[in-house]
Amino acid sequence: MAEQFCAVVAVLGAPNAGKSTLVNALVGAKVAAVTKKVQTTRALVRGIAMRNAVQLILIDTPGVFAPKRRFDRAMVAAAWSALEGADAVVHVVDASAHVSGAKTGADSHSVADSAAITAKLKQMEIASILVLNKVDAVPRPALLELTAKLVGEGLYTDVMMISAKNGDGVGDLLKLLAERAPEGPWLFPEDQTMDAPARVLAAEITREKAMQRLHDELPYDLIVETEAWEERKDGSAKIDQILFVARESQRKIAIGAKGQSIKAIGELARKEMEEAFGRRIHLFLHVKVREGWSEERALYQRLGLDYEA
Ligand SMILES: Nc1nc2c(ncn2[C@@H]2O[C@H](COP(=O)(O)OP(=O)(O)OP(=O)(O)O)[C@@H](O)[C@H]2O)c(=O)[nH]1
Ligand SMILES: [Mg+2]
Repeated sequence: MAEQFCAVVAVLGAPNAGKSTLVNALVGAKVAAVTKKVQTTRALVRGIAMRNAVQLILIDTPGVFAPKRRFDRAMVAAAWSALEGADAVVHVVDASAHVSGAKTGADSHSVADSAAITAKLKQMEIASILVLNKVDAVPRPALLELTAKLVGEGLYTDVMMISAKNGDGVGDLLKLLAERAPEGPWLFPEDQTMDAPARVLAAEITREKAMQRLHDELPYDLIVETEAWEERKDGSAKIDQILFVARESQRKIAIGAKGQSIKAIGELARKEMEEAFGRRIHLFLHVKVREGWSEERALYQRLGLDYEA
């Protein structure tokens, strides 16, 4: 057998830093949901990238922030748990949030959360690669100043400047990660891009479309599950999914006037599923109220989260 190299790479960062966008860019396929909202990624998502003889298993994590609710604690714990067994750690920093100079709001949260991650990595003595993302949205001098400041932390082995969105620097990062990968057998088949089953990916696709459409009215109280997946003789698949919301008022919002919202979400999701699975899809979406889902043990298990975190 030809020599093989394999590395598990944990991708860590504050909410909205662009971790999922980066993992998708490295894999070259959509494996993780991306939205403008923070806390899009709920559990660990593994994307798989191949570069010559090297297989990189990229673990996209939920954003790390100061958690208050049980569900938030579980997400943050899942993110840190990705470090166990990782061969490399990438800390993604939203450079545009750092140079915006905002003292309040989302950007200031991002800066504080990111500083807390640096401090914890230092304390755990985990050498990591600093990835300054969103450089497309930052003026050069400000970027250099920020780089100098973060390098001064003495924690990072490398600094990469990238735009996960337009692809700048992503190839260089892939090359760096591949060069550092230890020798070892590939853990997944060569042509596989993610380790989650199709029904999980299908649920993620719908959740992304729903969050993008409803983001102002329905911030985080949304869970999507694939209820049924039926193979049809003509090669197509019929997929039934349930969107769980926390209240009746949210159910009305998700459905929209004359069912407009849910129809639009279903249309976008179906198109993306047809691309992802390379086949015709018949998608049926149902909206249900499930009060208090954030306290349900079984749900945490299905999402791969630890209820007691
Ligand atoms: N301008 C710019 N925007 C970016 C870039 N990368 C990501 N974004 C945007 O930043 C937002 C957040 O991206 P995500 O990839 O969902 O961020 P995340 O870190 O996975 O977020 P969570 O899962 O919520 O922690 C989206 O609106 C992206 O389009 C970039 O390189 N440049
Ligand atoms: Mg994400």
